[in-house]
Amino acid sequence: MKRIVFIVTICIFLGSILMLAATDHFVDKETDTEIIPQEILECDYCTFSYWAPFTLSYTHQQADGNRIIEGQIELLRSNYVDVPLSGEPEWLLASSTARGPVWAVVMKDGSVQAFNDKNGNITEIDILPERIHTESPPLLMIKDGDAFIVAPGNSNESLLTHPIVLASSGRNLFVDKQGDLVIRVNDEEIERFKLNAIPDARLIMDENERLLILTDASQEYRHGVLGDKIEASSMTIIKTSGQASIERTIVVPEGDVIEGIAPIWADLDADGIREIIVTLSNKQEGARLAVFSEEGKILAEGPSVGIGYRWRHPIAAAPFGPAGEIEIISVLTPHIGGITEFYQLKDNELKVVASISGYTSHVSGSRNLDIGIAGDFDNDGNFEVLLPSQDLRTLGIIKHTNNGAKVAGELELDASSTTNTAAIEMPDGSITIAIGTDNNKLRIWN
Ligand SMILES: [Ca+2]
Ligand SMILES: [Ca+2]
Ligand SMILES: [Ca+2]
Repeated sequence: MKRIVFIVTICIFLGSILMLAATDHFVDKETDTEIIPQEILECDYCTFSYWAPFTLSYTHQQADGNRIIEGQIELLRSNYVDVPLSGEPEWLLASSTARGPVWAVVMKDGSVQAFNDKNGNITEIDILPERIHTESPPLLMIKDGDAFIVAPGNSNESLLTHPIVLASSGRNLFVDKQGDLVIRVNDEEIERFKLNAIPDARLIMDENERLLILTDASQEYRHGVLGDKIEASSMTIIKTSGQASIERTIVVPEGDVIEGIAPIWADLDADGIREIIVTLSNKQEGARLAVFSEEGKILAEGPSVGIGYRWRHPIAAAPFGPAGEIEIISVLTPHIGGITEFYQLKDNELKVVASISGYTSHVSGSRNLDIGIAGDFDNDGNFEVLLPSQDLRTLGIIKHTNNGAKVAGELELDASSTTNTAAIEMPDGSITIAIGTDNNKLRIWN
């Protein structure tokens, strides 16, 4: 008798676990179908046709992860316009089109608005889908003159990053919920790589449509300031043309993780070959910048913070130096009094050659790593970086001069910024640039 009661108890217990698991699974699924808008599930605009060329715009500006904009603007003397929005903006994207700049704004509630700026006359235009999942970052596609947001949700994609589409082949690439990199053309899956990618990995790309992605997700370094406690312990280069294949997996040193969502893939020594810039972090020494070759060799490392759980945020690589030297800009401890650092790669050393405090590049816990942007913002031919003050109410133009790092000027926002910065180069070489603010406005300078 006792034995039967015991078995029944065990059965009820196991049954409850199964039911709980099933309920969990069901809730998860139902929540997903509820919050992913039908337009994304149908995804008409995902269908590729060679007859409809398209452009993509990223919250991180360049496809290679480098947050730079070419062109010039004298920001301190520029006019601005405030565009009222339907809600509080979270993400901002910009594209230069035949009918003038198109701005796409994704609000905190996932709703989307788009605007066309025709010679200063700003009008709202149609964009699809009208809503995306609230946790997803967006990608702007302009196809046949129409604006679309490419967002995850129609085929088991991770909702914490966005797919990309290759211009040469229409191949659609995304990270799925298991961390696989999946390649599809229209409805057909043509390749799948089990990379254990981090769930919010942004897919960055070079001019040959090779991909670089943060992989081998690890929970070894539980700092958690970038939206989760999962960081990468390797990065993978994928060749996507022809038969797609893994070109190289670069594993970081034991004990380190890559604390970020994507590298910056830029040519630091002007030899025509890209280098890979990431933040390496560990419990003992905290964060340091590291430059890898595409072969996977560490070419140089910057100084470590010296204690664990302190971050460095690389923003951009560009000619920031007073004599046009290529430098990396990174913000040290952006959450607790940011210090903007300029680095030069010299003889296998990554040296901080100038720094200045008072500006930040990231809000703790956010997956928006694209607040900072680099460009020629004072029309002198050299690059500066635009970064917000700690309270996000002012933007500072920070430059590396012969006398060290200086603030070349500040722009008051009359509100706190809530989005990434977006910018485009106009056909005449001028820059137009914008940021969204917590008074439900988009401020555009040109
Ligand atoms: Ca992470
Ligand atoms: Ca190089
Ligand atoms: Ca300049």
